[in-house]
Amino acid sequence: MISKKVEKAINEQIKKEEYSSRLYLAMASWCHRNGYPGAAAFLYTHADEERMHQLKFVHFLNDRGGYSVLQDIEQPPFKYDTLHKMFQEVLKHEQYITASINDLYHLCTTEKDYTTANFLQWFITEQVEEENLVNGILDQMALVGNDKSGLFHIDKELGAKAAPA
Ligand code: OFO
Repeated sequence: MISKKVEKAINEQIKKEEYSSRLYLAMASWCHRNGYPGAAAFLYTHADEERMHQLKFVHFLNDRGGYSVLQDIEQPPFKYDTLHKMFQEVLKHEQYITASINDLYHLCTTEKDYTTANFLQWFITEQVEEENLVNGILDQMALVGNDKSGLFHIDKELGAKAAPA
């Protein structure tokens, strides 16, 4: 059985994962309409991955005798100046999620909930991968700056990185 404190914190995390999915879906939509089909494909699949993260938490909490309760979700931003600025927001968001997972892990250890702490290991590893991936994309964007052909190639590469739907 899961403690009320951990249950509440997981429900907060479920909300954050749901928001992540909506944020990346909104970004994908912006890319789709602004000439970046590769980035759009990448972010559409990323939105699906976040939904999968949300589901992982929902199932885990219910399986452990807690209750996953969905909450209100605010509207994500839908206007961006440049693709580069948009990906800077992706990094900021992933760093926020990493901090949130770390806080959750800390709570589990103070509550002596080692089962949930163990479950969170997957997310801790996942966050390292996600931050790395976005940092790599930002490095490439910094290299090409406003060069249109450079951006065209980055967009193509992002499309290739998008997992098949
Ligand atoms: Fe992007 O990893 Fe979940 O939120």
